[in-house]
Amino acid sequence: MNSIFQTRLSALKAIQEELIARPNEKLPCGNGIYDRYKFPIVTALHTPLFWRYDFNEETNPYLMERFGINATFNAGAIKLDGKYLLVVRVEGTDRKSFFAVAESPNGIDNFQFWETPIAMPETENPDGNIYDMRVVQHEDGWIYGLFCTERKDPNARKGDESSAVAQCGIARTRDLKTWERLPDLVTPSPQQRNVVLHPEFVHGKYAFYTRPQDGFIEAGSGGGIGFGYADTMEGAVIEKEYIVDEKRYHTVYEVKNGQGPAPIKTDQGWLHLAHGVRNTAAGLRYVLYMFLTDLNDLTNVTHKPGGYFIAPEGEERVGDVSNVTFANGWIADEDGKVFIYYASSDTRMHVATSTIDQLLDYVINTPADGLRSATSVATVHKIIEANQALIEEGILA
Ligand code: M1P
Repeated sequence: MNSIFQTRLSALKAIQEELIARPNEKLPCGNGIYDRYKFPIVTALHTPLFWRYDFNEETNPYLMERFGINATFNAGAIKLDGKYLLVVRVEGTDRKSFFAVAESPNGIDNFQFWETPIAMPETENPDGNIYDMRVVQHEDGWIYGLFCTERKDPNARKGDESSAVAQCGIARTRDLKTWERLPDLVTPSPQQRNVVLHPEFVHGKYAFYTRPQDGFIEAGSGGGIGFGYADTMEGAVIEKEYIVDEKRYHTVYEVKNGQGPAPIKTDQGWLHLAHGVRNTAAGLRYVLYMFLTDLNDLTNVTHKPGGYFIAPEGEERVGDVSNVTFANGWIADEDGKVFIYYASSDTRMHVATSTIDQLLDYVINTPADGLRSATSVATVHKIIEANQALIEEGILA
């Protein structure tokens, strides 16, 4: 007769194999801008059993989980050697996050974690928590990972065990396996999160998208997505931040916003994906939005559609931090296909697919936010009138 251990081992292996092998399916009739997929692409259940279970029947006769994984979300993305790689934020049941690479042959399913999580080196000031890596193949030849390093606030009053300081940690690699940690980014802002390295030199310098913030949660006087330059990555210092994309009253990014992954270069400009946050009676709501910046002046937003690009839908709306979509990774293939990797509710990863042409059409031709109800109505009227003209001309039935 099989032992509890053997029975559980067979069942656990079978369930995980089926999950990883399951083909994903494009959902029918999207919005014309992108397609969503039926299944999340990476979940806590995708993490290797080898990480979570002691497989020695003598020391673990019940085959108990010894290291629980709570969530897999907010993944950076890069394509290397033809493989779609996500640098996933893996969060243990102990609330600590770390990074681990999950690989897929096609970008939409069969994501499988590499054997071990990344052992990220620390600076002399150890990280309390690390998360949300933006992976960038820079023209200097290195792959950089910029992420949030969070540490307990040294000035927190006695008894306050929640206050923290967020800064931008920097590491570089050639293969996502061996990482060299560099000094944290220094900026004029008290705290930073959602910092992203631009993939090219700008005026001979490294260029960064920043998110200045007064406190750990509140962006406060930090006006939105910032931009700044540093001379080197080996002790990067930004002397001045310029606000490129402001938070604004009564928009989907009125409380705060943040750059998603590094922008994609197109012949019409740099395509950006970002997240915007607004407050509601049910708490903060995080959605994704897009904008385009000038090819030669990265601080000039040339086009910005009104409203959100992706918002949490259906089961995406529920999770550890509900009503959240967040993206810090996307991959543009050479044929123009774009894989948009987004997390829902700080719990799991999803993919949406589009093309550079569709995304450019979306950012360039979608009306901007007029910032008032009357301007929204005027926008709808304009569309209706144009459609009525088509009917009158006999072009539309
Ligand atoms: O919980 C939602 C998100 O909150 C933070 O993002 P932001 O700095 O813009 O508020 C981050 O902690 C992010 O990881 C998280 O998904």
